[in-house]
Amino acid sequence: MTNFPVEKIRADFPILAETIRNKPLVYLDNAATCQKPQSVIDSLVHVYAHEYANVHRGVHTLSVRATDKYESTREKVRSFINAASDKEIIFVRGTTEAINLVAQSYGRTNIQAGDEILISAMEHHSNIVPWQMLCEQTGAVLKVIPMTTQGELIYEEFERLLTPKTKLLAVVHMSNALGTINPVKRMIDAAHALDVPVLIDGAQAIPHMSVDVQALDCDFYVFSGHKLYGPAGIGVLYGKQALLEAMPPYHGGGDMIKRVTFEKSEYAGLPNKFEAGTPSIADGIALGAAIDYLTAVGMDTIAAYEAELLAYATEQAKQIKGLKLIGEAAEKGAILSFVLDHIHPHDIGTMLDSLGIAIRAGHHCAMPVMDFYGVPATARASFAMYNTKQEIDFLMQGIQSLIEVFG
Ligand code: 7TS
Repeated sequence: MTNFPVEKIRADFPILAETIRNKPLVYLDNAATCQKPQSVIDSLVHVYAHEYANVHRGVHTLSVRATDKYESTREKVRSFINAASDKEIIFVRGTTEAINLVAQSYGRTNIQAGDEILISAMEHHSNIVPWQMLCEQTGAVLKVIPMTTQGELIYEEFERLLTPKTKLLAVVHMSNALGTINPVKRMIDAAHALDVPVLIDGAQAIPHMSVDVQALDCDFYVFSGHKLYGPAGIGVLYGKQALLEAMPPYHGGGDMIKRVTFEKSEYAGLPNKFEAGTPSIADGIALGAAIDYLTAVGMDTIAAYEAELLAYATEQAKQIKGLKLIGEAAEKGAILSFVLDHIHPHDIGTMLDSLGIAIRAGHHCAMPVMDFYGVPATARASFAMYNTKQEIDFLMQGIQSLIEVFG
């Protein structure tokens, strides 16, 4: 393995020192949510101890301090994804809320009966259901780009499905159930050739690779703080300024208005127009600490290390008889989904837990993916920058031992 300073990084994550059932914790459920470095935890504590007040409203010192810190995260996010302006960074609760916002605000304004919304066969439920709801409300039609058993989108089918009827493309950057990294840049260019705006679900991609929204030229990019080593309850909707400006608010309330009378309200400008109500103040500030941490390590360094972890895990897994990998795309992020002959994924999860190993077993909120492979669920090990080759060895030994006992 390269000289990635994994032990130094592990020391920054206090929870990794926990024991589970008298075994050292092996945390391999990072796609569900990842653990937090001490600097993020400290940031949360510091806010509540020294900087906490409501934002955007007060003239008093503490409110100004909280507002400055909260707004500094917006600038950190802007720089992290290379957005052109911090007006394009809308704070939301997470990926799910961001997609619902676009579906309801952009969708209800721009999509009509007979129009088509194009998604892919490997979407998380949060990039399916909001579009189905929009289709019910508008009479639009949902179209789905199919995939191969390797877990790759069929590009020719995508090109076939992209037509003048298509009014929006919403596609996942990296699949949570399969690990597939989609050729989003190419897809965005193809969609734009037909003036189709594109939303990229970056929930899984964002912690694993550097993302440049201007280079991608996507219209919307969405992600959650909790998968990015930051707190839960805060997430990001990036949108191109011109699109966001033309969109109506999603929620109405305080903080999103210029002036209110009983007859009519005048909305605030970006980004406040989409940020009604008191936000997750401390979580927002601590997301800034998570971005500082990641920037210091370097996203390209993280991507290179995780690629080695995935290659090692894949090679080991392929040697286990009776183990079938679900998702073997050529371009893959650090996720290993698998099933074992004769052992239900939930039993795999429970038995590995008895060894201190946390993996996810289930449909991963991607039921159509499970249906496609004809399995009720998969076991999924998902890696983060603090995982090690030794932990992968523990996982493989654990799987071997349960095959010996139950297989
Ligand atoms: N999109 C993708 C690709 C995801 O993986 C998830 C969460 C979401 C959207 C929704 O994010 P949220 O933060 O709004 O909930 N994925 C998972 C998972 O794989 N296991 O638990 C949550």
